[in-house]
Amino acid sequence: MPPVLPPWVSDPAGPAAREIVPVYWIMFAAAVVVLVIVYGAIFYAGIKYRERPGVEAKQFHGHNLLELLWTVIPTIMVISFSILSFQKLLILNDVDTGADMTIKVTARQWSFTFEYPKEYKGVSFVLRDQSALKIGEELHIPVGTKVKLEMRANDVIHSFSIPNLGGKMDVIPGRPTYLAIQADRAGTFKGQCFEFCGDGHADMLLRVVAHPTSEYAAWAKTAVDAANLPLDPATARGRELYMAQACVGCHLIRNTPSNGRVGPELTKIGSKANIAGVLSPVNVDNLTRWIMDPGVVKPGTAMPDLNLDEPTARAIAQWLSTLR
Ligand code: HEC
Ligand SMILES: [Cu+2]
Repeated sequence: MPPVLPPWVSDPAGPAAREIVPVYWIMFAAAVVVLVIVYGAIFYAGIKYRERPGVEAKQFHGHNLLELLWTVIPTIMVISFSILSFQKLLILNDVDTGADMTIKVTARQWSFTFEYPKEYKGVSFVLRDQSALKIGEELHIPVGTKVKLEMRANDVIHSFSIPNLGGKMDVIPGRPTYLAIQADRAGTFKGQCFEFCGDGHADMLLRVVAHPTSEYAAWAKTAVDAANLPLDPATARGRELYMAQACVGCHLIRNTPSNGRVGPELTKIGSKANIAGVLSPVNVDNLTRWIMDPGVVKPGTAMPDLNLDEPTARAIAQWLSTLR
C-alpha cells in the first residue's frame, strides 16, 4: 500500500519545514475563524429571520457598517498573508547559500531519478563507465547538509515535495527548477509527486534517506558497487537503449535509473520462471517477442506496444536476460 501523507507537515525535520509550519497553522487558524463566523452568521440569520406562518422573512439591504467590515477585514488578512509568505519565500527560494552538494533530479511519468555529483567531500560516485551514480527509488543525503536539487522533467509537469523536509517545487519540461532540502536528523522521509501527471501519478512516490555524515561514504560505496553490477560492457548497448525508452517510467530495476511502479519489478527478470505469467522460459527470444508485441503474447495486457524495431528489442532483451 502506498503511504498516505497527511496534508500538513506532521513532523518537521529540516530548516525549510520549520519555516513553513508556523505560516501553515496561522493561515489554517484564520481560515477556521472565518469559517465559523461566516457559517455562524448564515445559520443565525437563516433561523432567526426565516419565513414562518405569521412571520414574513426580513429583507436587508445596504448596511454600510457590515459592508465596510467584510471588505476591510479580508483585505487586511490577504495583505498580511502575502507579507508573511513573501518573507518565507525569500528564505526558501535561496537554494544556493550554504548549499555544498547538488543532486540532479529527473522526473518522468511516473518516477523520479537522482544523479549524484561525481565527487562530494572525498566520497566518489563514479561508476565503472565513468558516469556519475544515477539511481531511482530513494534519494540519499547526509544529515545536516543543505542539498540543492536541480530538477528537470522529461514529459509533463510534476511537483517535488518532501513535506517534513520542507518546500515544494514544480518540475517542468524545458528548464530546470531548484529546491533545497536539508535533514536535521537521520531517518527516512516520505514524499510524492504533487501535480497530477497522468494515470500513474498515484504511484509516483518519493523517499529521502538521511544518513549520519559518518555513514554517508559507506552508503555511497555500496550504491556504487551495486550500480556497477548491471554495467557489463557486453550488454551496455541494451541497457542504454532500455534507459532511453519509456520502460524506465513503468518498471523498477534496482540500482539503475529505472524506477517506475506501474509495471512489475524487473530487477531479477532473468531468473524468473515466466514473462507476465504467460511466456516461458525467460530467454532472449521470448523477451524480444514480449517487448515487440505484448498485446499479441497476452491479449489485454496493460503493457503497451512501444513499436520498437527488432534489433532494439533484442538488445534490450539481451541485457534484461542477464539480470539475475
Ligand atoms: C506504460 C507502462 C509500461 C511501459 C512503458 C513498459 N512496460 Fe513492461 N510491463 C508493464 C506492465 C503493466 C506489465 C505487466 C503485464 C502483464 O502482466 O500483463 C509489464 C510487463 C513487462 C515484463 C514482464 C515482467 C514479468 O515480471 O513477468 C517485461 C520483461 C517488461 N514489461 C519489459 C518492458 C520493457 C523492456 C519496456 C520498454 C521497451 C517496457 N516493459 C515498457 C508496463 C509497462
Ligand atoms: Cu508526476
